[in-house]
Amino acid sequence: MKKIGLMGGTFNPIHNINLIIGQIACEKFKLDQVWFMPCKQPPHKTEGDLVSEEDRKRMVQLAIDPYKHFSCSDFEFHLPGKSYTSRTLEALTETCSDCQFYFIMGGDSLRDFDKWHKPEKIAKLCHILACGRQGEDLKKLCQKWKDKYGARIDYFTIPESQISSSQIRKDLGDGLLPIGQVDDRVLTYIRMHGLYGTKPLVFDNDHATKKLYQMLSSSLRPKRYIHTLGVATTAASLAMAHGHSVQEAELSGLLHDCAKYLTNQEQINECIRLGVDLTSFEMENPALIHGKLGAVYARDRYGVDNPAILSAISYHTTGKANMTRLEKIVYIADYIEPNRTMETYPHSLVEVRAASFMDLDQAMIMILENTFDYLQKNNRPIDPLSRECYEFYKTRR
Ligand code: DGI
Ligand code: FE
Ligand code: FE
Repeated sequence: MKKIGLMGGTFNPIHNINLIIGQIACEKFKLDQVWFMPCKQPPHKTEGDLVSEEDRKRMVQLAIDPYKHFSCSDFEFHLPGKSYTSRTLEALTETCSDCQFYFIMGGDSLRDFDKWHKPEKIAKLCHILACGRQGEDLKKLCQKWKDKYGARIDYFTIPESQISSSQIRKDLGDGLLPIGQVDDRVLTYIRMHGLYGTKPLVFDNDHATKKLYQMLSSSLRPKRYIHTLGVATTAASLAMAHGHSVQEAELSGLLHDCAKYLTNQEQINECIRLGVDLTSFEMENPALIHGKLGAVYARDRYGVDNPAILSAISYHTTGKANMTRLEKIVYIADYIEPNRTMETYPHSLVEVRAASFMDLDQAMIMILENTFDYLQKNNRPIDPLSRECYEFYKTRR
């Protein structure tokens, strides 16, 4: 039997204490996994500041991404009728017969356990893990529900903290940033989407731009989407530094990976369907295809007809000899954007970033050297275009 911790809640938005509770429960009770399960939008109640199911789910996905024992489940979204914990547990135990569920709840909820819908059923279907603040005495309460419902209950304590979703929402609305309370990626998501009364980060979003963000946000996986936003702002910054059109760079950055929601095989199929020629090298190394296909999608789905932008998207993975300034900007932004982390390579990310704002050609050389090093370590061949690109800039020095 797998031991699954369940963290329910509105996650409006998910914050660091939610993560800490999940982590402590996971370690203390040796859980195999913790599922974060955002609850459904109440059908009739229009709570002013409860954001959509989609937004709450995406924020959870972003926040838990670094934790290998955590996953996000939208199970409750798909259950018919009202979401009562008893019903959810019933459906869950039917679906996952090899799982033993540990329902994690706060001390306050434990106090009110009597008032929950069918507490006797909850007690039967899961273990309860109650978390309380230090000094909070949950022992008696646990005994009470053990006696009354035969519940299996354990409790654990969490560090003292003032963090709450409602305070976070209020701060955001007041223009304050809850740094250290919410994961950075979640905060970026909130600000890019203007949730909780925040002002959108980069642009005064007109209708077309909003639509573009929406399309990207709903097609790309959360991590890829955040990377995309990072590339867009970095490309915009590089454009400023090097006297290029900021709008052009930003749009190229936004769309550079727009085909990357597809698997490699799906990308190949799409190229065949759309008559996009692939070289044999690309067929063997399909990680290289998404630039070409991305350019086609940018044109056909996002209505971009500027050939300079389409070309920058097309060559953002390999580079090539004699690139335009915009092509270099997108290639470099892809590599240095703020969400990137890097292991040890000939040139550190700090060095490459510094070079990028001084000298685009120098940055190209450094990135190519790092990429070649990476490919060699992973036993993968270098693309002929990348090689030509390197020769070109290296001999021009
Ligand atoms: O799409 P991103 O992940 O943001 O970054 P990217 O467009 O640079 O793509 C990275 C992938 O492309 C990664 O899997 C390595 C691969 N790649 C880049 N250059 C070469 C390459 N693969 C081969 N075989 N040869 C290359 O020269
Ligand atoms: Fe890419
Ligand atoms: Fe990318």
